[in-house]
Amino acid sequence: MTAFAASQPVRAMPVKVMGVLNVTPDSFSDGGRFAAPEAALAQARRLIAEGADILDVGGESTRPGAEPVDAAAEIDRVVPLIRAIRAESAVPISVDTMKPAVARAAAAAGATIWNDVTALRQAPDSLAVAAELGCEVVLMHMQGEPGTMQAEPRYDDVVGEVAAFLAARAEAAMAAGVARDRIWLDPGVGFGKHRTRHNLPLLAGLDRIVALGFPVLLGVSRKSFIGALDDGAEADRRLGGSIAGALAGAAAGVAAVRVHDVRETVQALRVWRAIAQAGSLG
Ligand code: HH2
Repeated sequence: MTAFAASQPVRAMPVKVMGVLNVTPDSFSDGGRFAAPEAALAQARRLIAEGADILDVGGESTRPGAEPVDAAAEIDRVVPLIRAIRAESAVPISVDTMKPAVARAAAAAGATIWNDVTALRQAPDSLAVAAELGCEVVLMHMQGEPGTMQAEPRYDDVVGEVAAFLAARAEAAMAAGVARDRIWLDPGVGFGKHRTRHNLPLLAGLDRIVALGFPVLLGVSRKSFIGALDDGAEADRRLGGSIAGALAGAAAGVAAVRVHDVRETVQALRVWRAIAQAGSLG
């Protein structure tokens, strides 16, 4: 299969860009940069101006070794920002949290998407709260727990196992009352996966996740597998690799990419799509 084949118009659907807005002191690539409220709002405005279709606001890092945050502190980080963005923009806002109480507070402040890296498994009432809120949900695959997930990830068939997990979580969400058209799936690049041995086959097999029939969100931006493929390049030197990953996702039919560098990704996707469309015409 040619990943960037221009002769596949079905693969050239517009891909939404979700801009990452971490209001944390310790996120892996931008920790501390937007912890102050004015800096966070300025970054939100910038991401919107650069073409973000969705803003993903997070108040707790999921990196291995990150400090756990209690719900009240996480709410204090994300809710004022969500309110401030909502006061001046209609951009859809997602909240990146594992906690139902945070999702609930964020929804009351104007967030319409709950992005949960545990696929609504963290708390006993996660599924019920998602159904009650009526929000969209992102169900992400992760092997293990954030603190230890990178210790010794193991798979016999990484694509098959991730797809089966996501299909099961979508079923669980629907059984709990989440509407089918509210569900997104995310393969969870970097979450309990060996940098290259697992993440690369997963990216190569994304079409099997897309084939499950739900919109797929893909987060590769600045992740460590890029550094592993480029002499250990640090997180702030991974833009090229991040864009390569986004385009691989676009070619496989993902619906959205979660990125730190919005402007550059929007440009790359526009060019990729224009080429794909020209190919299908000619
Ligand atoms: N990646 C991160 C956080 N949340 N959510 C989804 N759905 N998919 C992802 O791939 C994903 C995610 C990690 O990136 P970042 O937010 O930059 O770092 P941290 O978790 O350290 O805040």
